[in-house]
Amino acid sequence: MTQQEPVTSRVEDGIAVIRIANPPVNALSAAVRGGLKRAAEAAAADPAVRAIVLAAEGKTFIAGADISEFGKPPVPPSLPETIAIFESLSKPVVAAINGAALGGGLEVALGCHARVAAPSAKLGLPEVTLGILPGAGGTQRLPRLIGAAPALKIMAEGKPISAKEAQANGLVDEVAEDVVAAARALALKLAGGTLPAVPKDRTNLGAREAFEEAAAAILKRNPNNPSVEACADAVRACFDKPFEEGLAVERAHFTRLRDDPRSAALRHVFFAERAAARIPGLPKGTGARPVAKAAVIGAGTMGGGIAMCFANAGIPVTLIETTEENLQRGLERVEGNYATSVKRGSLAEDAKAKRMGLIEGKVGLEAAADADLVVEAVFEEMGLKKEIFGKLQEIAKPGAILATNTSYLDVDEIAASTSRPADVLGMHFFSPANVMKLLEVVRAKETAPDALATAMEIGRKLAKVPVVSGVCYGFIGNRMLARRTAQAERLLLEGALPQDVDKALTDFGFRMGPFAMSDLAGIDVSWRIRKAMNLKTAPVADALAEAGRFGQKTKRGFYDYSADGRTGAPDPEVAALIERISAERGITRRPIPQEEILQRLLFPMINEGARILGEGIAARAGDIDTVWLNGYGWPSWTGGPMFYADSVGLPKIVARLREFAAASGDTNLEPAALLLRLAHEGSSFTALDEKAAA
Ligand code: TC6
Repeated sequence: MTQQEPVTSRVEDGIAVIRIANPPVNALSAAVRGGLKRAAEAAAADPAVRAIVLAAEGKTFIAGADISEFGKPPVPPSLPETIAIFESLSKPVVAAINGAALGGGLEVALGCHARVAAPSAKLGLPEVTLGILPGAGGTQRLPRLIGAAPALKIMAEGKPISAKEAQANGLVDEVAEDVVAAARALALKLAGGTLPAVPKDRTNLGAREAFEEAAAAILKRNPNNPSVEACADAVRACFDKPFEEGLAVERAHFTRLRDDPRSAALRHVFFAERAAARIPGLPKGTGARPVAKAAVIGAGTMGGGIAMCFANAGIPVTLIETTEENLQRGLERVEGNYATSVKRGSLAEDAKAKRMGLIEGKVGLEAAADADLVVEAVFEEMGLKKEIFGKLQEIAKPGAILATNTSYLDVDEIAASTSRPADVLGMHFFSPANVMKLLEVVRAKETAPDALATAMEIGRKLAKVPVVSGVCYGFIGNRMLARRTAQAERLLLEGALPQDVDKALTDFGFRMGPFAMSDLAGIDVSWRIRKAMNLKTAPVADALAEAGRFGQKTKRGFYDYSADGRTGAPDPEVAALIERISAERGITRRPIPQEEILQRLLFPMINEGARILGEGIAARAGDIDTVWLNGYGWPSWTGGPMFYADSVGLPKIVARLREFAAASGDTNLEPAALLLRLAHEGSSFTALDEKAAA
């Protein structure tokens, strides 16, 4: 075999060590499957081989099937076939799991006679996150190894378990630092006796009642999730059918789910999130600046949440306020948030103490002097921000990154208030900052490439999904949201009620509609901003706020929360108020079909997304999807707004936008140039991204 081959085999002391080397994550591509088959057959035929160790190069054992091959014509040997070859060998095969064994990677290990894992290894079946189920025997072998109920839990949650947990539940036989040495020793031991394959009967399944109880609870937690339903059905077959028939049940579910558009959307989500990490136009070899210490200016809800992000990632952070009183209030809020996590059982008391220990409260900007990264999170007021950045140019150490958490303001203008604009960029966190995964990293005109690379890397260290945005009002996410908000208000005036608008979005898959969300966030927040800017764009929300209906906090907003403070009921008073405003404006109300409501909410956003892309504010359509999936609760099984647009068909969106523009006289609703071009060429946002990546 040549060096380039992704699978090599070397026989030493009676053991064939078959090694996979398919960077970056040893995915089971056709070449790897072919190599494994050949290596297994050669080891079987070689009389010098008494046992086999299956090992892998790099950090990962095997990250699973090669996801990029899904949706393409299958190339033999299939993964189930490859695994069956290993399982049927009369010589023992031991998997040496050096790192993550995920999906098909774990299924390969399950087809071995025994498994040794490194202490840091993670083992899991994350297929549900891709809209499928384990399709290479995992639903039949794992339950027969560790029990049906615990196996279903691993599949349905999609979260990997640690080597220690895997040893405790019988998934791995040994945990060892040097996995190959340990696997060799175990393989030699096994070579002398009978092979301990995963039993094909019901011996280890556990009680059926326990499984059914676990399955019912899991299905209740995951309503309308076809992957989880399929997992439960396939595991149930372990009780009802012989092994081979169980495999057939699994296979049928797998092919059906793999070919479902929802799985294609989830695969897009997977790759889009990873592509977003690549910054186009960055000079090759641009490294990140080291960040050992951070500072956050402003200990409000946002600043406190951002400080928690650093502390959670083990990075010491100074939380800075103007007065001792504000600082104490901010620190107490942070402490309170951690205390809630402890109460809920998601954080240990000592971990809380450690995190609080990483947050140091200080009064005065001078406290930012030793930080490598400063995040400003004060009020959305340009004057104030400029003043702070002006002072930071002197205070912050040379090379420190100066980031603003502004949601709307011009980062170029903020950068111009310092003598070091190359260090300035936006780091736009989403509320609650310690929970939400999205981080918009705003690249200003003068931002240095390594400053940008640093913000992206820090974003990942903070367990965020960072996406680069150019400078514009509202950046990627809020700029698109503004289009939806405007339509939501207009729909009310034309004939819909809040519950009709919200239903269109919750039926589509959002957890909440815009009005329920407004009630949760507080109607007064945007009302005050509109008042300050003298905007009359939301007459219904303004009227509610003026009547003291601020949302959940006053028990009344777009809905009535008087029942329990949390559950909103449609309110006849609100309907009357909306009808009055429509009448005052001379609008004849009409019933608006749900389909129109949905299109009126989503298509203008897609249109704005196309403008954002056309202007180069976002580098890829997939970046826009990533923003909406991680920051605004866009349902992942539709792939995000731009992927969804492709699935609807761009010509249809163009035609509807033209109708909306003509009916309302709103030129903003005229289709964007890029949208028009792609629709005209019969192209798509996906094709545009693929072309740019090639
Ligand atoms: C399955 O197995 C079904 C089997 C049944 C068959 C019948 N395929 O995440 P990272 C790429 S379904 C193709 O940034 P990390 C990724 O796109 C699969 N490519 O690294 C990226 O490429 P880029 C079930 C893959 O160190 C690069 O590798 N398995 C695959 O942060 C690095 O990825 C899963 O769902 C793949 N399977 O995390 C596991 N995996 O550099 C998916 C990764 O060009 N993988 N790539 O952008 C992961 O969870 C993580 O990659 C990780 C490593 C934890 C293995």
